[in-house]
Amino acid sequence: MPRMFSAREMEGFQKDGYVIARNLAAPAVVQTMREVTEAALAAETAPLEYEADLHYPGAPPSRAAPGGHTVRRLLQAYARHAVFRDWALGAPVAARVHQLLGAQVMLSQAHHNCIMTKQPRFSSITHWHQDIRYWAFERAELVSVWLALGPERVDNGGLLLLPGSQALDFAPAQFDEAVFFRPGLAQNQKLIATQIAAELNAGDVLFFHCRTLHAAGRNETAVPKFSVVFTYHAADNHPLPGTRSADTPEIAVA
Ligand SMILES: O=C(O)CCC(=O)C(=O)O
Repeated sequence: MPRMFSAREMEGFQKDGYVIARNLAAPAVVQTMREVTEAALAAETAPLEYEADLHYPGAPPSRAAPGGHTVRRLLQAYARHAVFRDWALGAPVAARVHQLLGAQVMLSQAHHNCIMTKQPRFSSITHWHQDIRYWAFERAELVSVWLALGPERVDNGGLLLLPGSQALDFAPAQFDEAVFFRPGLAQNQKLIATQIAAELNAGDVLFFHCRTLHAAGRNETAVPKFSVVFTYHAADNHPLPGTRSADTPEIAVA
């Protein structure tokens, strides 16, 4: 695996708002992450977010309902285990986020910084959105790094992306009150028709811009899907004071 993105991959990211690096995490790293994830799920080790908390389509209606303790995210991955810290700051990721974001890069512990878990039966649909909806920074310039710990396909809730959407200007009316991209609008439908599926295997990594529209379905298979996600930004792109984005210490990426 090359140490950095090629010029072609960099162009791809600029044009499409995402780029995939295959086999970036070694099988042993993936295996350790899977074991830590399975143990945390079995023990419901906090902090975590349940599917029932979000009320996305298909989620159990409450924590008391059948499947109500289905975990959607194990939060604070960075603090959970050295295997996540080593991955988040290690050379394969660090070299690439420097290419995408510049010489001084920070890892945000406030955003993503989690293990996304998509479970059979009780997972939910995530509608089209840009991740910048969650965040408050001086500039809408952040990159998320999504590591697959197993196969990701449409049928197990793998990510769908709208290439080039990071570069488009949208009217506020194209989004609903929860800042999801309205699927019923003709102009949105035209863009949604250009969707691609980010097909990943264990160890593959999707780098995507915080303005790239994406969505995901339920896990319709019998096998849980796990992905580790961290978000980075240039050091001179500060989180806005008083917001959740500024709540947790930032980590410098060497
Ligand atoms: O896995 C999913 O359902 C989508 C996750 C996602 O897009 C997000 O958390 O921002």
